[in-house]
Amino acid sequence: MTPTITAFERSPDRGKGLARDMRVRWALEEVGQPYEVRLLSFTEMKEPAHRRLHPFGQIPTYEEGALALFESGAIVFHIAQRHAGLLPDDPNARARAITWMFAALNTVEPPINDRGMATILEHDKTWYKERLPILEDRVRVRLGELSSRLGDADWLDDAFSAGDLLMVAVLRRLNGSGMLEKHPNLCAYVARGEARPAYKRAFDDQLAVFTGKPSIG
Ligand code: GTB
Repeated sequence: MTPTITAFERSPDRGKGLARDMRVRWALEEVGQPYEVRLLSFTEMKEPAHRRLHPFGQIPTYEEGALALFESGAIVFHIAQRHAGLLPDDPNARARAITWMFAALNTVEPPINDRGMATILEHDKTWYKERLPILEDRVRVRLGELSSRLGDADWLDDAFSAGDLLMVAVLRRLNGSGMLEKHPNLCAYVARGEARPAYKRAFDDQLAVFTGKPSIG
């Protein structure tokens, strides 16, 4: 059964692949699972029909037959469990890869998200100039710790996994901030993720929503 995901009809990032449908698209491409996309306006996201799928009225969602999921991490985990390619078979290596999925979403993404939300929603507030350095310091701490752990390895735990997929997706949210550039190994890590053919297909497909040009291949 072909799953259907939801994405922004018009993403504020205009196709830079920063909205959270990108990580779901990427996971589906990695495992070779074709999928359909239902595009939603901001109004449609808040309507009862969509809230039945997503209690918080957001994207992405994932529907596959009788199964309906929300939360990008849960969706990527579901895809990784159902298909080969995103989680190792060895039970301990699998548990470590899942740990990195949680680390990406629970430890690294929150400070990055807080900084990103502040730059979008709070830049006109009187206290913004004082708050931003505080938020950026929190991001810097996490980047330093992650950079130390990654060292000169290609991926966080041996082979590429759903943990790397989510971590790269999270780190990409710092594009344009100049913060990642202080850690060449993290820049190279993100570039390695972006160089994967599955990433490129996912990126081109989400970009096509904005350019109107169908992706090739
Ligand atoms: N924890 C949930 C998950 O991981 O799925 C969070 C889902 C979420 O935040 N969805 C956002 C949404 O639907 C889109 S991804 N927002 C609309 C709303 O809440 O009303 C967040 C996002 C949006 C835009 C950019 N951008 O333009 O750069 C980046 C990230």
